[in-house]
Amino acid sequence: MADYATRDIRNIVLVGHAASGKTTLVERILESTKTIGRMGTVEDGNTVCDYEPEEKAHQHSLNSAVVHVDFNNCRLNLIDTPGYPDFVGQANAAVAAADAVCLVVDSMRGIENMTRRMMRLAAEENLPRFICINKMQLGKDGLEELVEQLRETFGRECLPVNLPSAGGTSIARCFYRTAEGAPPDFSSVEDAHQALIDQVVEIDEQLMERYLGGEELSSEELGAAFKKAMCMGHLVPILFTSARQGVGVDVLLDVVTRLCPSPEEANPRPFLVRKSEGGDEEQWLPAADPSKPFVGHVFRVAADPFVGKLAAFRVHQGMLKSGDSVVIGEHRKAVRLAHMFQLQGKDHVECHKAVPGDIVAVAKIDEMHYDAVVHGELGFETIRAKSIPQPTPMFGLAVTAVKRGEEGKISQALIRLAEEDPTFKFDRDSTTHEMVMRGIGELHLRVVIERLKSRFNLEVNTAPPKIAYKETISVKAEGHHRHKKQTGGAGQFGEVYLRVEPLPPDSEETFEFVDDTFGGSVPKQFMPAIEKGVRQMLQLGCVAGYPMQGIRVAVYDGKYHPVDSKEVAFITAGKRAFADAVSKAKPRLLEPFVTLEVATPSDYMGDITSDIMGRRGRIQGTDMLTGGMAIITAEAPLAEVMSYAASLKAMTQGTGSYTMEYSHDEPTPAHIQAEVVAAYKPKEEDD
Ligand SMILES: Nc1nc2c(ncn2[C@@H]2O[C@H](COP(=O)(O)OP(=O)(O)OP(=O)(O)O)[C@@H](O)[C@H]2O)c(=O)[nH]1
Ligand SMILES: [Mg+2]
Repeated sequence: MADYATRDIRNIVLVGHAASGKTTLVERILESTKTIGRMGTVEDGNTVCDYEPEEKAHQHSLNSAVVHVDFNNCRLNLIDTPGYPDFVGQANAAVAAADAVCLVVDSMRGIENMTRRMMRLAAEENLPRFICINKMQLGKDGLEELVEQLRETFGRECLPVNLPSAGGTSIARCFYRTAEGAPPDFSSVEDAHQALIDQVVEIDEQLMERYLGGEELSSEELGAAFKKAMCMGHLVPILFTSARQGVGVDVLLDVVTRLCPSPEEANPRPFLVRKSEGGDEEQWLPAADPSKPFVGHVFRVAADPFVGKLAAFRVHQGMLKSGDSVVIGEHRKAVRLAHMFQLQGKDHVECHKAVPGDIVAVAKIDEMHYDAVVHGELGFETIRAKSIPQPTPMFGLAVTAVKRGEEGKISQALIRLAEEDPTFKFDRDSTTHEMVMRGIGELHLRVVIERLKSRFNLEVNTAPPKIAYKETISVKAEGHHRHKKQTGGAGQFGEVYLRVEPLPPDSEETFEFVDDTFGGSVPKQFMPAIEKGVRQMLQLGCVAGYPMQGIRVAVYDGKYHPVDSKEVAFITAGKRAFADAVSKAKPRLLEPFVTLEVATPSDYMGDITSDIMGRRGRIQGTDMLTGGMAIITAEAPLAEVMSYAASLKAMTQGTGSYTMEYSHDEPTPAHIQAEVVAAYKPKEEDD
């Protein structure tokens, strides 16, 4: 469909737990709309969406993939996302580009941890959503119960729009009813239809009155109410499919094209703008109006073997033509978009214009980065996206090059991989000086290592990284240092008295420096030198060489010499006086705590909870899922769960999985602090 308008677009993201059938469903939609000739399978590694070698090898989507389909006078942009918890970053990012969320549920395994997580996110992002129970044949005996569990878990607004029939091999339509077809395997078309109408008319008083007055409402009126109810979250349609058999996909396409909102009807995605220099940041909603200035939001960055860096963005307002110049994020200089593409999995089709709601991609623009706002002249001082919250990755590995001298290449390659993945971080740890990569879980980093090899032909050795502790103090104390150097030539003199005290735990600042002197005991020009000395010690640490935080330093007295006092003298005096005060302020080591989310067959819950408690962890909650699975949420010190993957595998015979993300810092127990301090070898000081 060469020419379509914003009202014809439907942007749907498919989310849900791993192996629920999202990629296969997209493949089936492409096949049933004749967008592709033959349907591929995940097993054969020839689907449109799982095109990366690692995806074929693992038979799981590892990135989000965009395809477009023209059907029923609509342009459907479908975004397939990974369901494996380690790759949640990609799924989260893709949600920002959608106007409606399709939550895919495996009929056999039911509600799993990513099912909950993505449904929670869709609701928090105020996105219309519908549930697709896939593999309906497999779970045919438990479908009625599953519908009940979905309603209990996600709300009574979840209502079937079709029902399985003929033993799960066919479906009966319940919203747009049809005469033909076998009766449903449970409930009835009448009851389901009634329940839907009762639900959707509730959003409009007049409609409700007319309906309760016995008036027959037209299918247009009901369709419009259905769409509005979805946008309000007052209706969450449930539908049944078998992506493998191609059953129920026609109803899915119906729901998407006739009942899901176009970008004009959808709930606009908020941005944060500053209208004038120094003004407050405020929320701003773009209008899906082609006459307004262009605004787009980058939700996916990928390295393409042919065109290099490919950035996909959703157009939220205005029009874009290839050759236009745009501003990217905070950059001031405009960039010209020479070529624009529409995506079809790994393939990209050149296009020359984009309207509000469109999802397009551009290549080879270095300034493009994940979450960037691309825009025309808006007249705002600044604009940024109201980002989708992403977990802070905590599963770390220290990397070293297998081949000497490849460290530089490895850093470059990992930095490029980090550009593509909002939850993959790579840096040289300023404390432990190790090259550390961090992801959400073990599989996440294993895939990164595979990509290093397959894309950059680089190999690394890995090891658990050293824990990046932090240091702080627990009580107020005073410190003093008199620095005096008379070694022939220019002397040095500076004397500092200062007080340290812990900052309030909820303080936003990690450090505060105050000049509390009076009567010129320390000339003002030397205060920055004292602060510089104190900041050097903050970086070096006073306990075991880890950066310090949560401290307020107040210089309250000192002495200077009209000749010998100079910056270097007060830097040293500041440093030593601070170290002296810290040594009396009961210094503590802080260790990072992580939130663990462990998915396990419920039989192993006992072992897992006691194991976590044995690792100084605290259980925060357990959730029983359908299919005999359970989710255990806990907090634990990172130091105790560095090699948790192997233990969990052993405890659950490989059936458990977990994710971990940063939670907070906590003082280490005294015995741990003693061990870390004992292992610490302070570096020689130069002064
Ligand atoms: N029996 C049956 N199997 C299906 C159906 N849909 C998908 N599958 C199979 O389920 C497995 C997982 O399918 P995928 O499409 O990869 O699932 P996914 O949700 O994309 O998984 P992730 O990419 O890991 O998130 C594959 O072996 C599919 O062939 C279905 O309707 N019926
Ligand atoms: Mg997939």
